[in-house]
Amino acid sequence: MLTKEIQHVKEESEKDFSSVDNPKELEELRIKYLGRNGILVQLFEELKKVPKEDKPAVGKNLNELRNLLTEKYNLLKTDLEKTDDTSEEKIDLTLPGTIRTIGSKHIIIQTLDEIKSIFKGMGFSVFEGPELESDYNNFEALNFPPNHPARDMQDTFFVSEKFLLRTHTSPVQIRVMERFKPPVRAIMPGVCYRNEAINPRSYCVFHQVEGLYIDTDVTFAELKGTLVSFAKQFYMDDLKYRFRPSFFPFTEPSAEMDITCFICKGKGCRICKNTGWIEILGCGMVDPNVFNYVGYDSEKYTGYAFGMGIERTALLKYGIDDIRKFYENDLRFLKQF
Ligand code: 2U9
Repeated sequence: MLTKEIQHVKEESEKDFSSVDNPKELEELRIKYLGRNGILVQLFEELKKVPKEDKPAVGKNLNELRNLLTEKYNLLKTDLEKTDDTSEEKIDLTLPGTIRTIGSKHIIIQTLDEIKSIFKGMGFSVFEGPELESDYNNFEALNFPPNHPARDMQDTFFVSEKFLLRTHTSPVQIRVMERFKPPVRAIMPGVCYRNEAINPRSYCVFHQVEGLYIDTDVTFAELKGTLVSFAKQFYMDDLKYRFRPSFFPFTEPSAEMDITCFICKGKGCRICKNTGWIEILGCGMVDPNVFNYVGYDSEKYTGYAFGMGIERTALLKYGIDDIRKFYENDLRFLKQF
């Protein structure tokens, strides 16, 4: 009798367990078959009434049924836990995704990139050098006299008697000239430091791009042609320009280049202080003394050089009124570019 019932329970449980598809149903089956008052417990109760000689065989059957049911239950339980949508790893696919902002280039770096790409297009290579420099590379080899005001602690951040934070990128030109023979056609972008009072027009940290072209027979006309082409590409195609005489220790003759004010188109406004002109860079023919410092033959070679401050360039191009805004890291300002 009991053997038949065991067989019947086995068949019924097979059907029951095969149709389970959620934890609630599985729990109901556990109670039905393996619970404290479940079918298995009742069958073990009945085993007590089985004649002594049949007990070992029926008991074995019953044990097998218990093992089978326990195994089925455990297997289904782990299976359902994997797909259980009440488990901790639930994902609500209807929720909006997390927006991950990736940031963007600072406006100074964007301006530098634009300037670099224009000069690269005209055959210039790009060189960089260290921000901590020797007094020799930053001043002496550039023909600064020993008592020049820029060499004063008031103007330059010295870290020792002989070393300083470079005040311009010109020492990179010295390094390049010491390493390569002419022709040299390169620009040198980078960070510079000056011990200046901080105000809307000047800051102690700033960026520069300087350029250099040295070969036999390089003339001031080539300097003009290259810089006018740069200005037309960077500012606007339809511009007037003028070169005013100036002075730098490392160039002779030296000049500053002005272009028509692109805000008022030359009529006069706040940006150009009503002159109609905007100064965009300094330039000149490399002083023969500089050639002597780096071992170039100053009888054989000539060259031109130029330099521009990137903050000033970006201030002008984007009509920004205060240089300090570049360094405050206020996202409301930075996100505009
Ligand atoms: C060597 C020889 C010549 C680089 C030059 C300037 C003119 C210039 C200023 C622009 C604004 C610096 O950022 S600023 O304050 N620079 O006007 N720079 S010629 O001449 C060189 C450099 C290196 C060996």
